[in-house]
Amino acid sequence: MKNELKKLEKAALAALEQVKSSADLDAYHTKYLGRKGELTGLLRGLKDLSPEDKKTFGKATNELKIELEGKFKMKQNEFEHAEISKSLKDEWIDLSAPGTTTKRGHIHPLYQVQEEVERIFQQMGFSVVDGPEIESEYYNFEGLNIPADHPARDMQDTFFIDKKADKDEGRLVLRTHTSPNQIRAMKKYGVPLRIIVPGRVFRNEATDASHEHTFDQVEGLMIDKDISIAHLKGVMLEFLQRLFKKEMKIRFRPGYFPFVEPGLELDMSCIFCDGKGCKVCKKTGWIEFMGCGMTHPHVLRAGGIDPDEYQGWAFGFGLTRLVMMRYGIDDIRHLTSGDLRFAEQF
Ligand code: FA5
Repeated sequence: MKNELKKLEKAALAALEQVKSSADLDAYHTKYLGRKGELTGLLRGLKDLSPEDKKTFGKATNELKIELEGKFKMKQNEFEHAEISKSLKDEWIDLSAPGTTTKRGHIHPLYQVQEEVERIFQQMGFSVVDGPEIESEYYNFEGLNIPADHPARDMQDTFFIDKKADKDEGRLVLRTHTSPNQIRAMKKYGVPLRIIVPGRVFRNEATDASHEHTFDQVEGLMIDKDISIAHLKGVMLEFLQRLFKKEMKIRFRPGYFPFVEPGLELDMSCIFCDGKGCKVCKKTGWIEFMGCGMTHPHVLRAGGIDPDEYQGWAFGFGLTRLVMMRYGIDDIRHLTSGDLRFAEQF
């Protein structure tokens, strides 16, 4: 037995020296240390020995097992390290090489300004609401005190859709302004009411540098008891000063919109020359900003509100024109051109 152990030790150590690859190492393990390997064979043979020999050779065989397994592990580690350093070499990364940059998009200038407008009105207690772009003739016109045969219909050239609206609301149209939401909001939320409605509107117009067929407006509506034009003046002055971050002036002129009475146009002091007179304001010191006025009693009634108890005002301004003014954009068509050379400037 002693000889056999010596022989096995010698042979196993010599064989381990010859191992050159992980495949060799696996074969080596099977031959000497595996379940049917030579060392396991010797261990199994111990049971036939006398108790005394069992003790002596049992210990020696176990020591040999520990020695061979230890050397096997060391060899195995050597191979693993070699493999890792090889793969590190293959996957070498040049940390000084310039990275690949991903292009990030950003919010379109129109909606950057819209978000700002919404934030300012929200700070003043207004809610932001939404309405459909495809409207009924009733909400776009009749409900707003513009009957079918009224010449005021010609103020807004309309895209009609070849389909009737629900109920008795006439044809479907692409809304020509955000004003239909005055009635929708009154019906939906009741009074008191303080809302703005930003949104896209459509008119059958020939386009030029300042006119588009598709543009954005912001509607505003405030209804409560004892509401007057003084509130409109206060809200709009505060809004414009917060938006342009400077002291400004506003003025009212008479204006005509069938859904307000009295109807007004609001001008603001020219933001380019602060009212001194320049090319933009055509030396007047004023820039036309929006239509507005006290909500007509017919419109309040259409919204289910009693005009003897409640009053209010409404306004509507062109968000697209405001954006043009804000950034000095000289042609409205750039905004919807989809031209990245334009959009990337904001
Ligand atoms: C209206 O649309 C009214 N609904 C506004 C209103 C609301 C008055 C509430 C009173 C009470 P108007 O047609 O003037 O009004 O349009 C409002 C704004 O939209 C204009 O001041 C202008 O800034 C913008 N606008 C009108 N037509 C165009 C167009 N073709 N392209 C770009 N902006 C336009």
